[in-house]
Amino acid sequence: MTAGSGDVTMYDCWLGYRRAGPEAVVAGSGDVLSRVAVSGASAVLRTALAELVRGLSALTGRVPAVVPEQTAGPLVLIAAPRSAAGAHALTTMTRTRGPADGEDEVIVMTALARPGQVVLTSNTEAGCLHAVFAFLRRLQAGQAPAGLHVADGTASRLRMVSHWDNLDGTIERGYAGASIFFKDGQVTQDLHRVRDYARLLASVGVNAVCVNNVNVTAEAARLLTAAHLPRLARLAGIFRDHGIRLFLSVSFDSPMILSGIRAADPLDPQVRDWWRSQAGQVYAHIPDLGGFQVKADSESRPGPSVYGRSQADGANVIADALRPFGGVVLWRAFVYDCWQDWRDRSTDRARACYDTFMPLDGAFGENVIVQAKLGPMDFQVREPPSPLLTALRLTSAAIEVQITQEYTGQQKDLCFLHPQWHEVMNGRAVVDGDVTTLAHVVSGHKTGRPNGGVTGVVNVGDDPSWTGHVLAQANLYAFGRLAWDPGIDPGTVAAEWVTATFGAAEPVASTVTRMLLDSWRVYESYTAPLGVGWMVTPGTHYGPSVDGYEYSRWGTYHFADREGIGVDRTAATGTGFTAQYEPGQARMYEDIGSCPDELLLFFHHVPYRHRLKSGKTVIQHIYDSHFDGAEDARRMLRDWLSLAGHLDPVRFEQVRSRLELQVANAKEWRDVVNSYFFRKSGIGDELGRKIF
Ligand code: GCV
Repeated sequence: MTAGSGDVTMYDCWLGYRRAGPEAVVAGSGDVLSRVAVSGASAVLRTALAELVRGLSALTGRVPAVVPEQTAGPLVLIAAPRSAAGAHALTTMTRTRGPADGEDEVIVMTALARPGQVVLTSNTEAGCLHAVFAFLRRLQAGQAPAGLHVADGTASRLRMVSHWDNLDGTIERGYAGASIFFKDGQVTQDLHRVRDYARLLASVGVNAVCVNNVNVTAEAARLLTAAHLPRLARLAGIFRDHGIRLFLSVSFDSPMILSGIRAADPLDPQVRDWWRSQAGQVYAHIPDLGGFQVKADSESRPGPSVYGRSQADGANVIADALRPFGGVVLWRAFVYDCWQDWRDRSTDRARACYDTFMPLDGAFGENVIVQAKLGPMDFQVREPPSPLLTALRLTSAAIEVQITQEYTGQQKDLCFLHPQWHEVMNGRAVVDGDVTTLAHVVSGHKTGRPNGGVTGVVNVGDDPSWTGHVLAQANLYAFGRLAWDPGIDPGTVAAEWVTATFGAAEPVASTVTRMLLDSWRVYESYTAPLGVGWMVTPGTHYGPSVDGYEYSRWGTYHFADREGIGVDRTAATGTGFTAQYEPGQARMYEDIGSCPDELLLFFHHVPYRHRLKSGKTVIQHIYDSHFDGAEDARRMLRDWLSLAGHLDPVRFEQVRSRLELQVANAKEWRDVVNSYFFRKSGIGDELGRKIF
């Protein structure tokens, strides 16, 4: 049996609602799935009802009747937050579940609040839509509606995807076609695709979308003007109907680009007035705009440092302008010197984010969210957590991950990133002596700054599969599930995605789930070793170039010589980066004996014969992992080929051709990296394998 067919299946992603559970579950649910109702009349609730009808029709094969909310007897009721049924279900369920710590949104699905009926509700209207998707997900996985009794909350107030889309339709670091929002300098009129995208995002609980690149050109700065706002307002309307708020990236130089003002000094009253008045114009078109995202003083973008002002001064002038409208500023913490001299070993790019922002903790306005990348460098396949994210106490923070696979295979190579995000977000943090997780600190509830959240640079374009590689859809799905619940297990999410996308039938379900869960480790094993990063082709960032960034201005070095490799970031003898962590973590990374193998070269410069905890020498680990990684890539291709006949040909072929590219890429990495280190060190492979 095949699991659907053609481009439609690729386009539907995980929302094709192919029936997966035993027929008996749906058949045995009595009449409850044959009638639906909604209490409340807002646009989001209408979206929720339409989705419920669509999902139930597909899953049961019968279109449910829409009946009035007071109807007695079996039905599924979407209950608005303040409706009697909604309030009753919410209080009963959250009481039985126990006190929740700082939850922002709670969704409830219960068959107990109204016997014979299923109530789907939430404390927010968007949450009612999220509850519908969660309900359909459970049905699809085979859960009987009669037993439903679930309350599920999120602590992340912001769950945002960020597009690096340009007005000409190109996408910076995009690997799945052109922008779905912009073409030829204009905002798109193809609202059909935008609507389908909003649905995908809402289905995994995403509640914010920033539509344009953080590298804002002069042309894109004009998005804040009447030239573009009416069309942007139409996009905002579609997202609004799905419980999602629109954000825009803005240039710090906007006052200069869009008016006659000659400087963008944040303390200049003229500049302050300009931001206020411009914000007023934007909000006149989009009254619920989420706010602005800003990349300033970063990679040659303009910023407050030009005027001798701090990052807080820069963020606050924009935040002040947005405050009357309820908007926030996402101020990116990706600030570092990208004009470094590679000869200078005292400057460490990894330190920059903390060194710049930590002294300003407390100086940012209430509606500023400092957004830091997951690691201190830049979305490498392996990095330690950003120390800033666990250190900030008085500033709202967001963790930024990269769903688009810039450094992790560019949607040619399979790399399911949830395990990486999960590991970092569930890493240790300490607040007032209490041990907790990084995600909990970032959510802000531990520190009384609950504006925090999770953002992800998204991997979507106008490709028929949205992501260029069907299996890369799993990264978008996982992002939403993780932003909602940072603790959720990657294995659970992978299995959920596979079931929703391909069905639960074997051998597809277990084979694809295993491929996803192995893929991050495999990608890591044939690329840069032991956390050192950056051995990629300069510019494109795909494929190997061991010294590509070694003698450059970007601050991204491995320092390999004939004796050894790695960056000494210890406090004792190196750059002192380890001291940015709380004492427990600082000690762990500082001590070569306790530093985890997979991050050894991020923190230490060691001889090639240094023995890892695994018992291998560093050089032997390099050889073994690269031989194994290339072999694992071939194995994944074989696993996929074994599914021939069990999948529709379109998706089967698309993934097959991508896996073939991956096999070639892994081989190239293996041979380039192994040859480089053999030549550098002069040490042979213990197993005598072919090295060039
Ligand atoms: C949008 C990396 C990428 C850039 C990106 C930058 C950022 O350096 O290579 O393309 O620019 O990160 O996050 O701002």
